[in-house]
Parts: sequence; structure tokens; C-alpha cells
Amino acid sequence: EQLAEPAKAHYTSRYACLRPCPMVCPNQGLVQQLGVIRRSRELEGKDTSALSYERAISIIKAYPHTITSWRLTEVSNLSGIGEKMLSKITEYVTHGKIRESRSSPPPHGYSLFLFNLFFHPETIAASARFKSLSEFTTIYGIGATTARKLFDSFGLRTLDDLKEHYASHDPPPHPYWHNRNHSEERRIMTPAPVLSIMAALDLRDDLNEKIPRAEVDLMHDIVMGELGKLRPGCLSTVVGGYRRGKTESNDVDIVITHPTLVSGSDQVKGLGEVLVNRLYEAGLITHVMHLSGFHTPDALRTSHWDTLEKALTVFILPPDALGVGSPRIHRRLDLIFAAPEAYWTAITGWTGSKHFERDLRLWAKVERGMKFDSSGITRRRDSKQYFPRSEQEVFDILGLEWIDPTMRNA
Ligand code: DCP
Ligand code: MG
Repeated sequence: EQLAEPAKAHYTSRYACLRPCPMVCPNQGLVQQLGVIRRSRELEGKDTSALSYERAISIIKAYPHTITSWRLTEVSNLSGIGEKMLSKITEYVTHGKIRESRSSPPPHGYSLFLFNLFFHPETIAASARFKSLSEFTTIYGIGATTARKLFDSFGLRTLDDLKEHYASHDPPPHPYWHNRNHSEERRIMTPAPVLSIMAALDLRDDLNEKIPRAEVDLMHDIVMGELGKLRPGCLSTVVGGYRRGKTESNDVDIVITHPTLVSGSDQVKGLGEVLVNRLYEAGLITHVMHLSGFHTPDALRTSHWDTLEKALTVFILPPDALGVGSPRIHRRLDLIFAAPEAYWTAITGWTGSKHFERDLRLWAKVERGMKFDSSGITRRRDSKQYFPRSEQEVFDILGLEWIDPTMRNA
């Protein structure tokens, strides 16, 4: 079957999956300030507004020139830059800052509070609220909605407030080992603990610490070493921000497959569970937040193509792994298990960025009549399924010019 010519990648494209986008762009300051506004919209539950900031930020990140006043007309013609966004950009170009973002630091020696009181009095209240909500959402398991509830209904303001509150209210986390379709003999005997809010509060400093690339590599080697003892010959790729070239990641995402496993077979089913159990028993996984499995082979072949087996966990390196006496920091580790034919879509779908993935799905649907997700590509009109054998083939099937992972930072 002949594939159509791929669409050309260019920074003016409406779709993020056609805009090559470096990690650091010529307009980093502007991107940072728009990011503060986007985050505050998100924390306030203004999702539509947050999304239009996200789109604008993504478009600016791909723009190859420093934006100066004489480029404003060209910028205003980019899709996704509306009038309101243009006024923020103009404000930045003219004053070097966007007042609403409140991110400009006070001069050395001045308190932020007094600085804002004199120079940005209208934003003080919002700023204190923004600070609390931001801080609350640094706890794993607390999202924007919960954070607002804790602030508004329970009057909490600080992490100490939060600790006191959860000391008496900690709801039992959802036990991840329920709701799964596995036989009695495969049931986990000693499941790793789930991460309660109290536990997440204790791990907060660890989990907010960024992970350098060398440590990502070491974690990958250790995990695959353990897996190799259980199922020799597995293949894996570290995806997420690491694959896009981030020097420091917030978590480690690994896509795993086995070249000779047959989807739906007993070997591939429960691979995640077997590995998680082993890592837990070896003292390398301390918590599991989510563990999902394949269902029946039939279902895998038909409707629920988006259910790759996943384990969301907390990992800790063995003692002295980074040198004698090196600190052991708890790290977020996500493991994604794909049948061989879903390996490359899983890699593409988990490399990100989030916005790149959002537009990849949209492009596939609107422009190509296809459904893309991490577990496969399906043509809508006849449900034809594609099994790409490389990431290049994923792009070919979707009619997209190749973009290197390091340029997918949309
Ligand atoms: N992803 C997605 N949709 C989800 C979860 C993940 O599209 N619901 C994709 C896009 C992300 C990638 O998977 O880029 C990994 O997600 P992360 O949250 O780990 O984000 P990154 O790896 O990009 O950055 P970091 O982990 O450093 O924060
Ligand atoms: Mg990641």
C-alpha cells in the first residue's frame, strides 16, 4: 500500500507534531512568564484558558527568532496566537516582563511581599493563593482540584497545615492490586505499599529532586538487569523527557517489550506484575501507585488497544550505587509494557512532550482519519490496524515528516 507524501515540518504549522521544537528556545524568558500564567490558570481550574496558554507557549517555543517589536506582526499571524496572547507578548517585548505573571524577582535584599505590595498591589492575594496551591500540588496524589478544596474548604495554607490535616484525615489510597483480572495463583503475596498522602508528604523532598541523566541510565540498567533474570532477552527504551534530551528529569519512564512474546500470551500478561514483585522484594521499589494488566487476548486484539500494562512506582537505588555513602533518593519510576507490535507506538506515545502527543492524536484523527495512541494505530473507516516496525514507520503511517525526539519539546 502506497503511503501519501508526508506533510512538511515547519514552525508555522498548526500542529505541534509538525513543529520541530528545541529544549531551550530563543524566547525562553517569555515562555517562562507565560508558563506562570498557564500554571495559575490550571491551578484555578480554568482549563480552557490554561490550554490556550499551553498552545501559545508551544508555538513560541518553536519560533526560531528572538521576538522583538518588529517581529510582532509575524508572530500575530501564527495560528494559536490570538489578540489576548499578542497583548501579553507585546507587554513582554516592551517592558521585559508580564505584570500578571508576577515572576520578576525583587531587587536584592527586598522582601517579595513588600516588593509586590508597592509595585503590584492587585496581585498580592492571588499570589499568596498561587503559592499555597502550587506547594500543595508538589505532593504526589494532590491535584489542582484537591488543592483548591484544601485551601477553600479547610482553610489550609502551608505544608504544615497539610500534615496536620492528613494526620487525622488520610484517606486509604486505592489498593492497586484489586480490580485486576488475574488468577488466584498469580495474586501478589506481599504487595508493595500504596503511596498514601502521608507517605507522599514524607517523600516530598526526594520526589521533587530532579534526576540527572547518569542516574537515569543507572536506574535503567538495574531494572533491566532484574528483568533479565526473569525473562531474558527483553528490549527497552527510556522515553519521556530523558529521550527528548532533558539534562534533569522528574521521573524515569521505560517502555519494555520482548521480541518473541505473543500478545495476550501468559508470558506477556503480568510481566509488569512479576517485575514489580521482584523489584519490591529486592528493596528497589518502595511503593506502587498503580499497576494495570492486560485483559483477555481477544480484547487486546480489538477494542481496548489503549491499555498497555503499566506500573507507576517509587524506586530507590541500592546502597552505594552512586559511590560509597552516596545519598539514596526515592525516584518516580514508570514502567510501560508493550506487546512487540505495539513497541514503537508505545515509544512514540511516551516520548512526549504532552502537547506534542496531544497534537499527534489530533493530527491523526482530523487529517488522516486514524486513531493513534501508545498501543497502536487504527484506520477509522475500516478498522485496519498498523504495526510499525520502527519509529520512522510510525511517522510514515501518520503522514508526518520525521522529527527527532530532541526536537519534540512542543
Ligand atoms: N504521556 C502522555 N499522556 C499521559 C502520560 C504521559 O502523553 N497521560 C506522555 C507524554 C510525556 C511522557 O508520556 O512526555 C512522559 O510523561 P512525564 O509526565 O513523565 O513527562 P516527561 O517525561 O516529559 O517530563 P518529566 O518526567 O521530566 O517531568
Ligand atoms: Mg518523565
